[in-house]
Amino acid sequence: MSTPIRPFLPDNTDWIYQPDLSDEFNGPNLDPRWCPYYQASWGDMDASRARYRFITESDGATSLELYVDNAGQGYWQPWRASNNTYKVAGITGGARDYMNMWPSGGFPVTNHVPYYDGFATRYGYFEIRTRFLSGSGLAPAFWFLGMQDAAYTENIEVDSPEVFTKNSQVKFNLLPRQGMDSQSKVTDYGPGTPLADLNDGYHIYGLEWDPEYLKLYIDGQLVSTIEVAIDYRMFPLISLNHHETNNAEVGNVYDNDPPLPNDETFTIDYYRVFKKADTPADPWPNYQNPLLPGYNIAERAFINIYGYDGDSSTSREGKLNDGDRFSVADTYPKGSGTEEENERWYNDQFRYIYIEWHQPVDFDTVILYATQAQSTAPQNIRIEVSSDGYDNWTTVKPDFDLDWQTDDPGVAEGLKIMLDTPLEQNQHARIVINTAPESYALSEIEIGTQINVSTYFK
Ligand SMILES: [Ca+2]
Ligand SMILES: [Ca+2]
Repeated sequence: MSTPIRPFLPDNTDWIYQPDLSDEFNGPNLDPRWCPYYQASWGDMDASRARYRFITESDGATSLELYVDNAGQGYWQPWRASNNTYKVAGITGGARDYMNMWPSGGFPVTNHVPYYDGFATRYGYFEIRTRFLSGSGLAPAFWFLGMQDAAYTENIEVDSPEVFTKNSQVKFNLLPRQGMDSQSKVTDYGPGTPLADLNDGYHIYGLEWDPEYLKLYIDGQLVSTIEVAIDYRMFPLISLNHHETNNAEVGNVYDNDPPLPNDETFTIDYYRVFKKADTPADPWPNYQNPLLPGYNIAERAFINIYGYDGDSSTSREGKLNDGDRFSVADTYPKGSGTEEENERWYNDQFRYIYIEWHQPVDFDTVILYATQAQSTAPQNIRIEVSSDGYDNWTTVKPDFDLDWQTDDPGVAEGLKIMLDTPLEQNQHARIVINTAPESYALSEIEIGTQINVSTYFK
């Protein structure tokens, strides 16, 4: 009989291991629940790709080792002066476009990142066993972000911790996005503090997330408490930033004496989640419609239209998927970023509307709604699907014209598109906009099987 897995806490009796939310990182491959890119919707796609390997330690433990490939890897945002001197290695337990975005603005989305939801949850005790290199220029972090299930505003950041190795600082940060004061509790480590030298090998970092507070534990010792009530799902990120030039708090990797090895590493034995028997269940949006023929199931989709409303709306899908056929999602052809970001966004992203799902779904009909349809709506489109949302997109509805009949702002015209073959167990689809006004608009997308279309008058 195997020993039950327990958390490394002074009192661990009530915590129950959650294998479906945990990863022992025993290889040989990365669990497909992790997104193997680090916030690639904001960064260069290849530079965001996690470099990793599984290694066996002398004690027999297998660990995931994230590393920065100094020679073979580019900068995370080579086009942006503030971020073009560091490289990243990271995996995230949740992902989608417009993740980590806040209503006051952010970087334009420069790559589509498929929807991942394997590790998002609410409340519990979250633990990693890890080791990392010390020295200037490195910032390994184990952190959490809001999954933004219902609204963009559910996007707090919890660093638990972020470690700035230059000054031997463990930072336990709470970074709300909505203008609230952030809280940062900095714990120095190393000689002269009660904590062990965290550079010397594996240590255990734990975040207890209670409805009333967050507590950070290091090697079973409580080091920080922040009173805060976060009541929506968050997902974990495990990342290493590698700064080549000076960062005020982090330093730079050329400042190290002796020099670091070429590949900077962040090594994780496991990521474990525990809950108590009375931990409240995860919240999930209160959808109206079941996934059955005759219902509009688009309310369960993550629909990403690349445009102004998608950037700034507080609702998750903006005005494109709010159930109101007269509230309109306008795109605009240039983003708010650098020239290169704007070009990339316009050329690579502007002409796609991605439709992704929490679970596989069946559908045979897509209905587009538009007001002022003839002058603002897309004019020629096709529909494609992919098994993983990254590439190998195949056409399920070839290029065709949208024959809009009206051009009145007081009319929401519906246009029904029947797929040639019903989609079964689909998770990643997209509408490719072949022809449209430079700034195009739609008010709603409805999806389902045997669903009906209408035209609505204000
Ligand atoms: Ca392991
Ligand atoms: Ca709408």
